[in-house]
Amino acid sequence: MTCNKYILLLIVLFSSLTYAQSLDGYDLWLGYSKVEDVLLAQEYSNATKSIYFPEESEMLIVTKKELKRGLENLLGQSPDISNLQGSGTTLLISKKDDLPQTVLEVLDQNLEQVGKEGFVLKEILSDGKEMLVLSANNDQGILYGVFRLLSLMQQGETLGRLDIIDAPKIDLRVLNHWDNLDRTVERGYAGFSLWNWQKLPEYIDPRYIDYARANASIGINGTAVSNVNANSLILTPMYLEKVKALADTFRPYGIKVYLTARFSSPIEIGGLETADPLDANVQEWWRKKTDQIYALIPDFGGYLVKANSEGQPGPQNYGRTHVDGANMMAKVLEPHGGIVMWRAFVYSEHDKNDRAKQAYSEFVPFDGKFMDNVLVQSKNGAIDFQPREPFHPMFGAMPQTNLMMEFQITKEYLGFSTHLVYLPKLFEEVLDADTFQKGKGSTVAKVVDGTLHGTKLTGIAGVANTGTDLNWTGHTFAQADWYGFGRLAWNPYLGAEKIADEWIKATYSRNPKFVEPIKKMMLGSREAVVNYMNPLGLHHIFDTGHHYGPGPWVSELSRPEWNPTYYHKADENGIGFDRTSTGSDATAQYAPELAKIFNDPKTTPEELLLWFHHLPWDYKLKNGLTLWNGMALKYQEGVDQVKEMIETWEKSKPYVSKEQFEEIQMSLNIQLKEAKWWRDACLLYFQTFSKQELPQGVEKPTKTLEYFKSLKFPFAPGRRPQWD
Ligand code: GCW
Repeated sequence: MTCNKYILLLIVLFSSLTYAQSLDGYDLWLGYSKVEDVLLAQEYSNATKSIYFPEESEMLIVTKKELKRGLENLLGQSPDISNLQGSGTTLLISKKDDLPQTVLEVLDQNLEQVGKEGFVLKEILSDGKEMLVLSANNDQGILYGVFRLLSLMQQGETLGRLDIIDAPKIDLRVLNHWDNLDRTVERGYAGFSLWNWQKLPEYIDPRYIDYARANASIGINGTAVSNVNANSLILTPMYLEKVKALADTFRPYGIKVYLTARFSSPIEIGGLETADPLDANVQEWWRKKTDQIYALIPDFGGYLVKANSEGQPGPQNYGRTHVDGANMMAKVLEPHGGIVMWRAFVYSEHDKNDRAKQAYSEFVPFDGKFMDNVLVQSKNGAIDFQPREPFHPMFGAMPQTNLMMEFQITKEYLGFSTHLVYLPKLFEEVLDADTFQKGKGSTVAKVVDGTLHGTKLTGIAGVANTGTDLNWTGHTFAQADWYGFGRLAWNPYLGAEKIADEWIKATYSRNPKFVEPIKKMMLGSREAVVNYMNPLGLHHIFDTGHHYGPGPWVSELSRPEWNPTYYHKADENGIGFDRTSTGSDATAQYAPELAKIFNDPKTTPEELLLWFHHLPWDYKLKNGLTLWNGMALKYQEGVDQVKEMIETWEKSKPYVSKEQFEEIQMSLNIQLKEAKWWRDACLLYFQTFSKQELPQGVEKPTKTLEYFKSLKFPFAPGRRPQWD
């Protein structure tokens, strides 16, 4: 065989192997699988042939290490990276202060736009030759820029005429880990907590470094490592030493550590009689504690606080307000540059008002009263991370407050780590929602990134879905939720489709025969779960405690607002929650333009119909179907959508490894089984009220309602034992 034919054969062989290096999911989106496209590989090799990268900090050292690792994997050759700039430099990586004058002149204005964490990645002409320059005002910008360069190669993007001037649009981009000190994870479905408290501080698990790499690669710059149902022990010296070890590990990757602060800590670990925020001894205790933390962790981020919510202690226990509590903590953090993330997830079993109204009623009167280093952290919806909710009305009502978004990346209500549900579609829907606060275009994203009100401090949090499972999230496609959260935290206008495209190519394959159908499957998966769990605005009809599976019949819990019947209010006359002016009047918490839309079932978007209205079973939907038939067909549609996902994945077999294929195939089969379970249990139960047959096209249930009601799951993952 001639040499050329041999080379051609090799090229053909390689081009069929288009799956990522790591087949077990451990590498996440950082597998840097080899670039098979010969022309692209050549372009990348030329662009990175001679790299000038002077590094003089821990952060730049790890950045250089990442660049080396990425290029070796992507190009199969070790790059020439040096501290000396020669005439042959093809890639120059340097902070603004170290740039050669000729280069600085070209980039100067761009660098003015990118702030503390942004970067400029640009092809320029230097001495008549094309040269790629990556520059930033700080080390962190270089870190993010290197990850972006590697990502562009993973996407198979050309580097020619690169002209990227990018910076994060939100200041704080943090993960919240609901991790307990016994390493269980509340609402966690990927194994145990990553933090091995027993072996810390001396034992630094290599996973901590890979965790930091993964977060830095998507621009996450903070992590709260403990559960918001907090344990005061995390603030004791023994644990603070351990936290310090994590902080030291994360710091080179630009990630600050935050801790959850249990409001009653002055009593539980401080020996005080009270935790009253206006008590001088309590204030002194928090000041001393905070100083102690900063002595160990100079760049400690601050506190994340769940107070007077679901039984957690807080200022209201002492007749004080959220402002008293948050500002007391903010005061002691201020000298250190620390911040407070104060959660607005509050509701009370004693409050007869619609639960969906209570956080707004409790917090909006405090608008403008929180200190500048306090962020009020609100969930995206007014109930609780449902498959679909209208955006939380607080986002349209607190212009004088640093309002921070809290998304759930872990799928407490969306199928745990078994169902494939691409959450960036949900995140995008919320961020794009218009609050009408300053007229049309006042989107939630503009509230969160601060541009609508000129907010001084902005933030976005994601409740993490990570654990000790080898693939980190329990399901390879759940990695896309972590990835997508980070990319949207960096730029809330990025779009779920672009993010899916990036993730698929970085994780599985760049082959368009694989990318396109899988992207379509991911983008449709969130609507599927809404259809087979909570169609047409139904919500919170989950079984109690573990939230695994349907429980629309649950009505006997002591707290009314924990009962699914509280939410669907199904009866002979119909179904749904009347939140209009004739009902709970929750619509009044939205801008008048929206209240008008939501008050009328004819103008309410049908995907929110039963969130806002109680309607008769024969109510006519837009498609002419009655509500009963339309709802039943929506449940069937969700099941059919999962069947389509299974078919799509079946066709992906040639492009992934056997283990990659089987992992998702098995999970999708469970998802189909559980989608049918949701459909059958809910329709059988609602049918006892509608007293109508299932319409043509809806598969008949194979089990009885009694059977579904009998199902118990005492060991479902992620539960809170004390509650179930
Ligand atoms: O979503 C609910 C969960 C609780 C969680 C709580 C919260 C950490 O069921 O597990 O507690 O909300 O957000 O505080």
